[in-house]
Amino acid sequence: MASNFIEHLLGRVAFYSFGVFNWFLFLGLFIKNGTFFRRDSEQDKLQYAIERDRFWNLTKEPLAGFKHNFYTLRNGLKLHYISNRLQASPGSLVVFLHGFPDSSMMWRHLMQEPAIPKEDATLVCVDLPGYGGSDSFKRYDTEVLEALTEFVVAMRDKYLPEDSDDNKTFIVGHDWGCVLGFRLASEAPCLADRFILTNAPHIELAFANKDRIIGSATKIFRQFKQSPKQHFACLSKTIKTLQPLLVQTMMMGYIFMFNLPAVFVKMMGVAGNFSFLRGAHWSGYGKRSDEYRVQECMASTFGPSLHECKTSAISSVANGDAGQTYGPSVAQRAESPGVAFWNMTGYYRDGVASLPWTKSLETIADLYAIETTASESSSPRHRRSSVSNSLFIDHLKGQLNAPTYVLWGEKDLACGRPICLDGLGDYLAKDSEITILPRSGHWTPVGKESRVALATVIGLYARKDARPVAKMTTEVQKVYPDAVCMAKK
Ligand SMILES: *[C@@H]1O[C@H](CO)[C@@H](O)[C@H](O)[C@H]1NC(C)=O
Ligand SMILES: *[C@@H]1O[C@H](CO)[C@@H](O)[C@H](O)[C@H]1NC(C)=O
Ligand SMILES: *[C@@H]1O[C@H](CO)[C@@H](O)[C@H](O)[C@H]1NC(C)=O
Ligand SMILES: *[C@H]1O[C@H](CO)[C@@H](O)[C@H](O)[C@H]1NC(C)=O
Repeated sequence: MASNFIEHLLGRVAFYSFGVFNWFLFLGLFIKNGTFFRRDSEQDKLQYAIERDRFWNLTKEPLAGFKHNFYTLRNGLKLHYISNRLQASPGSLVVFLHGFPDSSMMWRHLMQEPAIPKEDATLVCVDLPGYGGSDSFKRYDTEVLEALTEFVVAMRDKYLPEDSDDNKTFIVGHDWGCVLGFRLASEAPCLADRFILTNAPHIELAFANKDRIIGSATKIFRQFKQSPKQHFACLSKTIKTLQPLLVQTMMMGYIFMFNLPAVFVKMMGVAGNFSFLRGAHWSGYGKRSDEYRVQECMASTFGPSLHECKTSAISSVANGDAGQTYGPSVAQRAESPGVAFWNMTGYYRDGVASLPWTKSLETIADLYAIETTASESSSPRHRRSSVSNSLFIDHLKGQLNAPTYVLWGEKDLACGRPICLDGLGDYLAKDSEITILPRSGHWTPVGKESRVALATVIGLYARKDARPVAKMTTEVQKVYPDAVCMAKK
């Protein structure tokens, strides 16, 4: 009992110490490279205001061909999204889920790629709860999964034509959007006909990889402990086994930092005039990019300012929800960047990635309705997916139960391959594939080369004349020659 308590206490102390270590590490880094003391000129401030108006003024088109929209959840909170369509139209539906520290505007570069099927499909980029123009949640636990499920169901109802069960739904996720996408593909697979996910861990896999590494390291270390002299080599072997885990822990040091008390986290969010966020964005573009615009990135991260909170949407007149404005919690975040940062980082603290998801009755009913329409449908494609759903038995915790395509930038500095990717093939459902992009990093939808690959994939799946693709990696190689197929089922 007492030893348990001490173990727990030591664990906590180590956890927070590592968080504090990282906090100072980041501050030191910003001071060393000079960003900490950089001040914005009047010109910079003006540019920031211009970008925020461009992205978030509800009377404007944030991207060419896209309009602002809102969906009010059953809990009364509003999600903000942008879409190229106002009502049901023939063609597929593609829902885009962004990550940290972004918003729907993160997809702006991808949406301009010629391969994106803007004319053929309905594209919906939503702000995750607590980000961009969507309302704040009290906690970022499985409520987020509930909200996203409700949202996707509503988008299917709104945009897919009623009489065509031939039109498919796709969910595209990056970073947190990818983590959430893996959970939905595992626990609410009927939501989409296919998930297209990029650069973030499947949490169950990451935990399994961690446990496997700790397990083998412990075994080797035991040998060493039994007879240290004879088995001295085992000590270095233990460390070598643990190495990928240690490297991953260092890479994810910022997550420990986000678990410190609010004052530390809020301060990290704003310190040195947002050095942390500026650094994160800058790394998405790469050294030689001519596309990096700091004010544009910050406008994407922080969402509407108080000015844009006063505007109202005129786009959705046809649907009777004209005059919609951002929710009051969005204005609260606009008043305080620290509060905004605390909300965004809530995903790292409140357990949406790992807490067991007990679905509400409404969610169960929603998912059941999709399944039954699918199985009554005459379309062979739908019949197949619903039959396979009921045949799936979770052999593996976190098994993916919907076709999933994973596109992975291998030079990811936040998610290393040994913990976050290796072994993912075992979790895939039928008709799934993983493609590796060896020269790209974490920001697949932003990087110039990787986003062409991602757009190509989305186009091939979602455009009007889409046909089954035998091997997606072969298609990706046409635009990214050294792409590699890691697994295919
Ligand atoms: C969507 O449904 C329409 C019929 O309403 C059909 O003409 C079209 O080909 C379908 N599109 C896709 C991508 O399946
Ligand atoms: C929003 O944009 C409109 C033009 O479309 C402009 O007249 C208005 O001043 C802007 N609103 C704010 C609050 O900036
Ligand atoms: C999120 O932001 C709201 C304001 O929009 C604030 O009241 C709340 O404390 C924040 N909550 C979390 C969990 O970050
Ligand atoms: C810090 O950056 C923001 C956004 O880029 C800018 O609006 C603000 O004026 C800057 N603050 C200072 C003190 O330079």
